[in-house]
Amino acid sequence: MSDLTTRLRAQALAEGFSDFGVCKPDAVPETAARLKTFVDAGRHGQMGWMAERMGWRGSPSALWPEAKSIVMLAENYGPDHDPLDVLAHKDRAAISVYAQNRDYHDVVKKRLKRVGRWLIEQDPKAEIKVFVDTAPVMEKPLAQAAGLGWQGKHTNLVSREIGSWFFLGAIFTTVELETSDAEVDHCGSCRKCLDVCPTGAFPAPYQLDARRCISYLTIEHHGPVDEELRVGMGNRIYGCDDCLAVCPWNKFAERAAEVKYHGRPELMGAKLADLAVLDDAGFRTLFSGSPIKRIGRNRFVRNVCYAIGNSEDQGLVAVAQALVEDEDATVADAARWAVERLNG
Ligand code: B12
Ligand code: SF4
Ligand code: SF4
Repeated sequence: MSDLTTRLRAQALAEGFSDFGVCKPDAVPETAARLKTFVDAGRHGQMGWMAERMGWRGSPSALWPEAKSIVMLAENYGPDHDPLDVLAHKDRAAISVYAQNRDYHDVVKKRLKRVGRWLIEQDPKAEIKVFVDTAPVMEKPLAQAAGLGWQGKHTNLVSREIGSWFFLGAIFTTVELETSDAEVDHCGSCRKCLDVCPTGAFPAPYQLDARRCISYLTIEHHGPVDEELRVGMGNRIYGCDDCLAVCPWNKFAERAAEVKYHGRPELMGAKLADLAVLDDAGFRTLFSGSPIKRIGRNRFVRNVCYAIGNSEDQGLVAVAQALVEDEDATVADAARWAVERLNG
């Protein structure tokens, strides 16, 4: 590794990142065609932004022609408990691990900027752009090319060293850095993630139909959810961890060192009855600084109503009944569905 790349790696790890790798912007030319297949099949559902700026998304060189290297970084958010345990407690809410405390976009971006500033200090002519999640960049194939892990059959990145509870961040730079070796697939004959999916969201290994994924349905999807899928959602009210949690490589995962990802006690197994009564102000207060804030009270309470409908808990009929006249038509529909389902 070149001296600068070695020192940059050390700096990134000292900042708290769990892994570091470098690839060229055009390292994965096949992603553009794969993205097109995904979008042409409509698998992005209502995420219209995925169909926009596809040229940039499929080709980092088109997004920023001056970039010479892409630094990919892994940020561990590993839990200290089995996130699937809460699924057995049907009167309680399952919130995915990544959303149990602070919004990772803010935390990772600050860390990326600090590493980027260090690089500029070494080379004042260097230019950088930092990305985490929201830019038209396909982070997973780039991370695989940079050696951080491989895209497992559930499509997320898995690492032999740290499992799969990690976020990705990227630093694009005009500096020529030494590239890492790409990682190769270690899924073998395993298919645990494909088999566990409650809504059958994998049409084939390495392919996801987001329209059936509970993460998409609870976070991205506006309006009512298909009734067949509501049942599969169980008590998952924000995101879903099932396909990650069953992955055998997570035996190497460790709890996040960053306390901003440690689950807030009031969100771990919160009672559906307490969440259903949140009004706008109560929702915003409870989820200040959390990624959950983004979906707003109505979509959140819609999800809680679906979970109540799946709870088999007669004690929650009155909670849903109180929402059947809600001002939001989707919440009212979800509440009526919950009452009907609980009443058999
Ligand atoms: C859109 C999106 C979603 C959508 C769609 C997910 C998806 N798989 O596409 C939804 C809302 C469902 C979602 C859910 C989740 N997401 Co998300 N999401 C994204 C986002 C913004 C873009 C992903 C994308 O480009 N999808 C388009 C498809 C076409 O690309 P792809 O997933 O890479 O698909 C590849 C495969 O299909 C492959 N392929 C196709 N055919 C074949 C055949 C073979 C043989 C092979 C090898 C490959 C292959 O080629 C495609 C291109 O590489 C990224 C951030 C980013 N900017 O990259 C985060 C991101 C992927 N999400 C992330 C997370 C954490 C999640 C959740 C775990 C959150 C949760 N707990 O609920 C779930 C996981 C669900 C899952 N199984 O994927 C992390 C993943 C980190 C990691 N370790 O990989 C990311 C990287 C955000 C971040 N910065 O950390 N997400
Ligand atoms: S996140 Fe949940 S619903 Fe989505 S693919 Fe994984 S197991 Fe299926
Ligand atoms: S659960 Fe098995 S198939 Fe799925 S990503 Fe992990 S190793 Fe690969």
